[in-house]
Amino acid sequence: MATVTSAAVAIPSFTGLKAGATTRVGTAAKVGSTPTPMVAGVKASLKEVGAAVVVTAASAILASNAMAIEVLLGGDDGSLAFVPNSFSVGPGEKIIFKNNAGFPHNIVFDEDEIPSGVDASAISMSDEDLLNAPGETYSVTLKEKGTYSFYCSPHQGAGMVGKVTVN
Ligand SMILES: [Cu+2]
Repeated sequence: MATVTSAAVAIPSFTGLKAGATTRVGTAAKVGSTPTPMVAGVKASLKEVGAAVVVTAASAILASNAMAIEVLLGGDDGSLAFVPNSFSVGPGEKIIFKNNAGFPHNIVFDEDEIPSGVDASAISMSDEDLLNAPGETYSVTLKEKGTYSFYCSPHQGAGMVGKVTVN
């Protein structure tokens, strides 16, 4: 019984999410394998499994905002990189940069390598502004189509650069 319900929850989530987020959704589906809807599942597990609540809540947010892509700051292997470092989004699609390893990081768009007319400072963090805490995020949406280059100012010299195409 629980297996059937779990699958029913997972299928709509998978169709609405990008590859980067599917691992997390899969985990949450297993944790929350309860015959009741998601909200009830969260309540039921509040006392017993604190960690599971966090995972379930995060996946609920991602599932409700399918038009988003998450980019990790720092690789799991400790590399100073954006993961992925090259990707595409639709106009207005949310890009969520998330601190993963090797921080502090930041995200600065190169004013010479973005579509003309776009204000780099309006979409960038300032050079002095850094993401210091694990899991801290910076989100941005890009409306103009074209290619945008960005970098992390502390680690630009180490190759922490990336490119996003809005199409
Ligand atoms: Cu960095």
